Amino acid sequence: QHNPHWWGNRNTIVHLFEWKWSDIANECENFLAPQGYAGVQVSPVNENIISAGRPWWERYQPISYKLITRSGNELDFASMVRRCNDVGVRIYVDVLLNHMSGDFEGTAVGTGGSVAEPSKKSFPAVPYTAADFHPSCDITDWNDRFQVQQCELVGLKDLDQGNNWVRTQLIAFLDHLIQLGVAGFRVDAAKHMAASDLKFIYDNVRDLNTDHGFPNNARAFIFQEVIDHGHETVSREEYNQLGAVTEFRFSEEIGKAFRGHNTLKWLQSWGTAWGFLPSEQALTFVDNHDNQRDSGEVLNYKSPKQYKMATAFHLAYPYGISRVMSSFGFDDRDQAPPQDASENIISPQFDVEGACTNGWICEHRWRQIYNMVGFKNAVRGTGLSNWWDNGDNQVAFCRGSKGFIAFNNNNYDLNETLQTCLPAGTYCDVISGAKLNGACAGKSVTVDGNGYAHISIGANEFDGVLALHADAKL
Ligand code: QV4
Repeated sequence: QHNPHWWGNRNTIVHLFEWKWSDIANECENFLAPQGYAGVQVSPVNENIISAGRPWWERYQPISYKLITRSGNELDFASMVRRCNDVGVRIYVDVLLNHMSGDFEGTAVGTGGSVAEPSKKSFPAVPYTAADFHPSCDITDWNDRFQVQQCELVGLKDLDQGNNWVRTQLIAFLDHLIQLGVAGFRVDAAKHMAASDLKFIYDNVRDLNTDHGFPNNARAFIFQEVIDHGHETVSREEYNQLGAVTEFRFSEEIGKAFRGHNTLKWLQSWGTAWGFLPSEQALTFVDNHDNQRDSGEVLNYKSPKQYKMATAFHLAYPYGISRVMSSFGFDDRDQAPPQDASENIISPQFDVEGACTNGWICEHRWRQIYNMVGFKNAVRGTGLSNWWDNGDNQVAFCRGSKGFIAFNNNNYDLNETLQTCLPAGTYCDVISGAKLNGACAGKSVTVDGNGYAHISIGANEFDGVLALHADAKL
């Protein structure tokens, strides 16, 4: 279940974190399809507890499988999936199979009005009772398989996926989403469930819905959240045969490189030589909704120049199943998504250039990022060649005869005549601008009859990348 079922030459997923279904439907039609995005990872869809202040993470504490959250109800969800599929943009749902909510004082009322008593492991809207859960215990030793897979991750009531009733509920939930037209799932906290139980569940979920344009016998795309920094008792190798796995080492290493804590020239061997999973099994990202909130090497939107460079590298280098993060702005970890006084999530608003204004960051609408999504589409199927570096933090490479990219992360200018591998002509740099009405809005680069061109990226330029591709030729 490694096939993401992309449409046409598209090949990048965006995580529209905490967006409402109706806004995602509009985004598919107005922005994602025109810019060539392949799919959207959406926030959890099923009913969750209501936590004071409405932190984003309340959605990781489910109390039923009713499709009612602050993002919308089942009708909204179904309409979004239909509208996105109609324009060739796939929907992948973040699903919580590991657990239900954590302790809650007294009776909890969920986003869909269902009641539950989490401390008694009583979730009548499913229904689940204490017998459906593992006995309570804490995870104190992350290298103890029993604790990791049978105790409670941050106190979240741990479902027993070996139990028939639990399996039946989980399979029915996934089947319901497939029936509504989704293309696959991000499996939250996969590491906290036995791979053999997950295999049973995946194997028994129905094929994708042909009414939504999927071929006969198509299986859901599955990407599993397994954080594996290496040397872990529960490793990514237990899960990668079942579906793709989130490659956290990619996120850490790319952040380290573009923060200047590793030299860019070493990126020449990027990929499995770095200990990453095989490309078709690796779900790759610069940051995700968890690690963008941690300090450390991981980059996020708060370091825009380096973030855009790392993202450009991510999308230009032929490795991995790429996911772009689209965030809301935050000052502290628990901060709620943009909401009004009645705690309704608000819709993103856009300025004249299409950037989001009201608390949403929308990295996916940054020109340097969406134009690299276009680059990745334009070079799809080509290999990497003609790697060049200055022995330090200036690097460049070709993607077949379809694309060329150069990076400057040194504190001095890049000024070189380089092989671009492109046919002769004038190309628009898609980072500083784009091809608009037959002219380049930003830099233009002239490629000679032998494929060479003069490439310049000043150390103090707004962006440290220059990217050319076949679809941006004048
Ligand atoms: C608190 C204490 C616990 C205590 C518990 C008792 O911290 O020690 O046992 O009370 O009731 C929130 C709070 C957390 C609180 C918990 C339960 O932050 O303090 O526990 O609720 O009330 C998200 C957030 C968590 C949040 C959780 C549930 O990140 O902060 O917890 O949602 O709302 C590991 C895992 C990996 C996981 C990662 C974060 O291997 O699988 O930690 N990542 C996924 C998601 C992540 C999500 C979960 C898993 C849980 O990406 O976003 O956690 O669904 O690495």
